[in-house]
Amino acid sequence: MFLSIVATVYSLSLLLFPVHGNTCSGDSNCEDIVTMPLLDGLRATLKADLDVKNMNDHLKTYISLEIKKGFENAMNDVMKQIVNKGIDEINTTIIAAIQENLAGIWKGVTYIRWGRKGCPAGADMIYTGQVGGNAYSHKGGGVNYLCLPNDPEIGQHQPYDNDQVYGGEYELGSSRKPSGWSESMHNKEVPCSVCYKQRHSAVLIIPGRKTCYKGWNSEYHGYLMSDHYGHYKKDYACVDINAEPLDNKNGDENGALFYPIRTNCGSLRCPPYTNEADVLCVVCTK
Ligand SMILES: [Ca+2]
Ligand SMILES: [Ca+2]
Repeated sequence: MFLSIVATVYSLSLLLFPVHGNTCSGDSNCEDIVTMPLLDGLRATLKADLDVKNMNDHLKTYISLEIKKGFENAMNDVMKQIVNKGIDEINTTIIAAIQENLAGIWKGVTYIRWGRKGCPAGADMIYTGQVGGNAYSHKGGGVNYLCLPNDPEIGQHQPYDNDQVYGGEYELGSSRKPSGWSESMHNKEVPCSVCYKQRHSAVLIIPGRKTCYKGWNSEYHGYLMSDHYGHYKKDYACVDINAEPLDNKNGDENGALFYPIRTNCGSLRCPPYTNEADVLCVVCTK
């Protein structure tokens, strides 16, 4: 405050009143002393000898401080702009990364695991249920196996005939079962599960292999099965190597049947295949 008043008085004085001359006395440096005209309330001119060097020092300090303050303020503004711009750019990058990640999370594939009541580790189970399909003795209609949920929503009863959804049943015998399977599953019903694999974009079922190719993840492997060739056509299904029954009931109701199948060389090249062998399969995701 003091410096400001001094500087203001000094500046105004220099502007309003010319310096008439220096008065030097004693040890004072004549260049540092100026005679300043002053005004009193009676408008009478007074004169005073002022030590200009001292005032100059004050002014220099004041100006330096003002310049420093101005520079600091300007720099602060520039730095704020740079920092804000940097933060905006970082935010944009983070948001883009999050969105990309979320997009990856939302991506996924589904597949059916035939013969099991649960999904492999790493896959989410959408639902589990019972295999259904058309009866082995029906000439026409649907040929694919169905994975029917255990908690169905029931349609209206109808009078017409065209029954095409039966239960799926293992058709095994002592000499007709996949290697390692128990004959005790004969005539028992087939369970299934619908599985969801997050962060994957493709599912591939490979017949004739039990391992996936490089870069693919094995969900499960097992035996390729279908209905008997003497029956009407049915789809192929990759049934889990560790297939289980739906429950302990083993009544011979038939319906959509599951027989083990085997190879037949000729048009099928052997090698690499072998005649009359189980057909392996694997379900892969990527
Ligand atoms: Ca049965
Ligand atoms: Ca049967």
